[in-house]
Amino acid sequence: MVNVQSGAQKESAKLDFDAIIIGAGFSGMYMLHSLRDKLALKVTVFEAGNNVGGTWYWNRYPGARCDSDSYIYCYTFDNHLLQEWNWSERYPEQDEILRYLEHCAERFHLKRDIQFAKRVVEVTFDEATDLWMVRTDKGDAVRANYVITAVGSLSATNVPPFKGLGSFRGKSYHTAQWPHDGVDFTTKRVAVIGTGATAVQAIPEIAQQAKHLTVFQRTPNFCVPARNGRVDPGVAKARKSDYDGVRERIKKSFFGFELNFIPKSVLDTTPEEREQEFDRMWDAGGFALWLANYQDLFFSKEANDIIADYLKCKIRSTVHDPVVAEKLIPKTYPYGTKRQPLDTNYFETFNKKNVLLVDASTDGPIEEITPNGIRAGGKEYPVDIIVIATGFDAMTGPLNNLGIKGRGGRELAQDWRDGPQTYLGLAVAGFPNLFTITGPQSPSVLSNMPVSIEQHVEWITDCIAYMRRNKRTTIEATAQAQDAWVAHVAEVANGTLMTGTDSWYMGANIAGKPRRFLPYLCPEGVGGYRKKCAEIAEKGYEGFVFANVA
Ligand code: N01
Repeated sequence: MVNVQSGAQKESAKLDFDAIIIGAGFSGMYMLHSLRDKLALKVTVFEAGNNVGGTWYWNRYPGARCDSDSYIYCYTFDNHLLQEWNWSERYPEQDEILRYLEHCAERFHLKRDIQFAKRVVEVTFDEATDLWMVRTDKGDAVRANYVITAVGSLSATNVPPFKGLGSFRGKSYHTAQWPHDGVDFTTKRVAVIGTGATAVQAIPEIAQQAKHLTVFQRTPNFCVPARNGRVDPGVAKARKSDYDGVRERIKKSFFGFELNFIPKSVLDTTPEEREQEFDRMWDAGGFALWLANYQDLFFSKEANDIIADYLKCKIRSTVHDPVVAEKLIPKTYPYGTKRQPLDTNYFETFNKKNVLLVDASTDGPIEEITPNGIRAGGKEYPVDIIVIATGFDAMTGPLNNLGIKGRGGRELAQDWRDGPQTYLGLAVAGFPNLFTITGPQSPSVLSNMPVSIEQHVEWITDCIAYMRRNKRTTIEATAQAQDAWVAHVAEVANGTLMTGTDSWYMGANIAGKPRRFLPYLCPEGVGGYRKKCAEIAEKGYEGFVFANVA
């Protein structure tokens, strides 16, 4: 049943664009192509950076590369593009991914509709006209029917308010705001704060250049080898000839990869049998141990402990100094409940003479930044450069920062002060014609991002096409559908081990942020979530209400 309200007589106002997209990374670029070239809408994109690329424009720290296999970390909507682009490595470096996105921008003539170096500061819905007004820091004020946020899940940087940060006489850089001409570490004493996926990539690279490196660790991580390497031309050719198959498999998969759980409990295996499986996954590298392990990994602490013990042994056998090894071993949370970092010589780096680990729980936490370095546990560590690898205000941060105001002037950031409230992670009650690509409470960061991005972009495109065909002026999630979705997302998460861990998935990395599981772990995987979204559309957009042209 389609829930349609007849539209009240609306004031007319000058419409500048049919749609405004915020952000020109993977999602904004495809959204632009889709709305402009498939639906012939008048579209503009506002992008804060000076070029396309999003994450891959900003994150230029040493060692920055993708943690998904390149052959699936790309657009799959265009067969020619799939055939013509050749990835050099299993996990391409930042500059190669940026070149790919530049190539896509050229190929689909995207830049003519992207306004660079403009940060959106306010997005307001006008109930009198049913239009959105979008303002930028450069003074733009433009109206459109639809606003689509394509701001990424990990784009609002988190710089903790370290006491004395402003007093530091050396240089400091957040990894996601890295200088475009690089940083020279040679002859320098360097500190890295943080040991998440970013730092795990950066630390081995920095240690090779720097005179001395001190790593400040708050929580250790279960890292597994990436096993990066050149792409074998024969393998690349075989994949290219089977891209239809690859596309179908990743769309229907659990996490958007060609990986599937072993349909068995690890508790039903012999030590020899599981050791053999773990070794196979360890040798394969990448996310196999995390996302293609025994099916009870995320649900049973007893099962989880078995795989965690395997990884702890690996750390002990890699790190020469047993005291340092113990500091590097996670002991306070189950394996896999924080994002899996992939490493190349991460643990080996702590065997180097020029590398020192300062662990918050055994050596003392960071107390302050001083003019000369960092004080932790009562001791000052003098450094010339501080690399701040402290991550992001994940998922909600990028949306809360846009100054979005919906019906009656209600502010999204206020509505979300106790955690995000969405329907499908795609729409928000009280905010008509606003779509959030890979928003909170969608699979997003728990999947291979391009797979989830393409699914959302295509769903939004179909929805807008439907509205235009049927003369609907607005679409809006109902409060009931939203409440049910929020409860469902929480219920599924509470059935896993994920909610007990302090992670950015839970918002626990940001002081004062409400503790909520931010993405959606669909019990049927991204394939199941895709199906659910499609069924909702087929039922005339169940859980949404439309207004019709008056
Ligand atoms: O950020 P993080 P990240 N004092 O939040 C520590 C994606 N990514 O940039 O664990 C001291 O994971 C914090 O400690 P703790 C990927 O999804 C993708 O590394 O909170 N330390 C942690 O060690 C990833 O998960 C790729 O106790 C403080 C670190 O800083 C996400 O980005 C590559 C602190 C932050 O780790 C974020 O990763 C790299 C404080 N006050 C990253 N505050 C690709 O493959 C925080 N920390 C594309």
